[in-house]
Amino acid sequence: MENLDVARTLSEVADLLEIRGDNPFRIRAYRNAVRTVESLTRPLTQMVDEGEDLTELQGIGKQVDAHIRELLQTGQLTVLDEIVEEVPRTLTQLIRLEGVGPKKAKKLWEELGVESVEGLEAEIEKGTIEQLPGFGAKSVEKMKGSIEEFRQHRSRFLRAEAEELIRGLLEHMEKAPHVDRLEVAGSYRRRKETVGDIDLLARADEGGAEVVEYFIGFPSAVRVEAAGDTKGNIVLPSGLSVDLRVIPAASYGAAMHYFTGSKEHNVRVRTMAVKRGLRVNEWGVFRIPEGVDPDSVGKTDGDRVGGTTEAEVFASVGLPWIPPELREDRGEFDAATAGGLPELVTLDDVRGDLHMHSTWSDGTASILDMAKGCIERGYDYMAITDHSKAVTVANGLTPERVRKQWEEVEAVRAELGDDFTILRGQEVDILKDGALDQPDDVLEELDIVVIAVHSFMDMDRTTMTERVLRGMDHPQVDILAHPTGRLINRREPYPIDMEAVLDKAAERDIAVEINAHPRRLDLSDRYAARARELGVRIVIDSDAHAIPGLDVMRFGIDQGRRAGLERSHVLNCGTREEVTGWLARERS
Ligand code: DGT
Ligand code: CA
Ligand code: CA
Repeated sequence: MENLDVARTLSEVADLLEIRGDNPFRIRAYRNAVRTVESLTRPLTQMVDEGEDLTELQGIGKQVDAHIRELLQTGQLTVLDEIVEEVPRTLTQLIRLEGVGPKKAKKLWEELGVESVEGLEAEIEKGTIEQLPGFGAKSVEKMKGSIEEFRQHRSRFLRAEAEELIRGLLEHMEKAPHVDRLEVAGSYRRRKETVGDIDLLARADEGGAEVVEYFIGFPSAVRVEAAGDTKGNIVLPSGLSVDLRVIPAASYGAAMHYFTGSKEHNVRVRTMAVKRGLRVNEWGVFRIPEGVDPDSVGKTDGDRVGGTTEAEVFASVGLPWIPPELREDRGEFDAATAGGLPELVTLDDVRGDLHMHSTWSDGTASILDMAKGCIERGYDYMAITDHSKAVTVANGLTPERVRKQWEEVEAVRAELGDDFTILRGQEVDILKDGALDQPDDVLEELDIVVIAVHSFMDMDRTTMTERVLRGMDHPQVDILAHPTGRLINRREPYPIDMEAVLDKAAERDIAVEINAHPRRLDLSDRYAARARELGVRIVIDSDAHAIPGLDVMRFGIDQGRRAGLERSHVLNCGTREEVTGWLARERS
């Protein structure tokens, strides 16, 4: 079991206890443990093997320690089995729905016998929900909407999560017989924000069946769905499904291309090939003799003209190698034929991070520690951007506290010297009416002003758009953070006219953010591409609330690459001078 599997199981226990109406302290203990396990940098299996005392970790007591050990050893958890005797496990689906907390889930279950999303849907149909005290027609409408979202999302994993969930499997496969190369293809390689499953390719010229045998023998697999001479499929404890294909070296490039996708991209490549009398498939590129119907011959018939490398596949249709992030049939073919594939931004290009929190609001590290974290990551500058006072749950800063914070910034600057720049920033709330949550004198004195929506997200599209546009009209604004407010698989974007927002950003030279947090990745790849087309400056920020949080930057970079961004499009790939120069820009 990976750490994330352990965290998910403990979180399920907490959810079920909460639905049951258990002791809040007990519930909190599980939630704290989840947070700790999620933030560990080493695998629990290794820590336990090395005899470490887990109870020394914050939030892990004797009982949770025992649970973790049981999970790691057996893949089971007795306490969970016991709770499930009493509370249906499927009830945890309900609390993922908007407007249904543990209390409401309990009520639906006890009063109407609802145990799952399907059950809830049936009751909505019957019109019984509205009769329950505490559930109005409006909340039923909300539920309906979020049931649909639930359907769309439930089978997809954040790529960042998937990365963790397959770590142990990849280690296992490193030792597979006959295999001299191992790579993940599919949406994972295209760096999509979520993945439906994992497509693993192993290069081996012989012993395919043995490779598959070894693969399905992965100890943590909970199910084997397929096992053949060249193909296998297993399901991991998280429910993540993994396809394996064993490929001979001569076909490896063709298979990488085929299984990387996307389907839409592949279709275009195959069509281009047909026009040249070629056939491209997962086995290679083949010349079909004139007068022969390609559908009448076998997949590897005809003269092989390539397929060992991906570059050969692309070259066969007259294209340069196209980075996987761009393979969505969203303009990459036109760009490639015109010789204009972008030189995509990389993590090494990043020189600073302009959105992060400290203990002054809801972060867990001091300004000094965050600065040191940035320096360790090779950055030249950062902005500290704690919340403003409207975000009370995050201990947002009043004007008085902002000024106090500046004293600390001054002290940290003095301590760290001139090689590193700390900008005095703030993530200022865009209030319900579009006003900003700090007085003008504070906004004027800040080095950098990041604005964002954190409340009243259920406005209609027109009102929300007007609100954000009004916020952007304030003369001090530099960055619009997480512009759509979405949380992937949890909360849809609020309705907003992004075209109008991006136009405004272009007009006022405001940078729009790709928030790099794997749950946000907001802007999406499509909106970020649109921003690029409109000439809007883009900033890629971690929004870190702790030092390790700075490392999510790479997911933001991946998103930027999918949007076709080059270094020059990204504000925080600029030098300190460029950024401070831009911050001092003249605006009407
Ligand atoms: P996912 O798993 O939903 O996140 O998305 P993908 O892109 O990884 O899709 P998946 O796992 O179904 O298939 C992996 C790749 O294999 C896909 O991107 C393209 C290729 N592929 C699979 N099935 C087909 C097909 O029927 N036609 C074509 N042209 N390509 C296919
Ligand atoms: Ca896939
Ligand atoms: Ca697949």
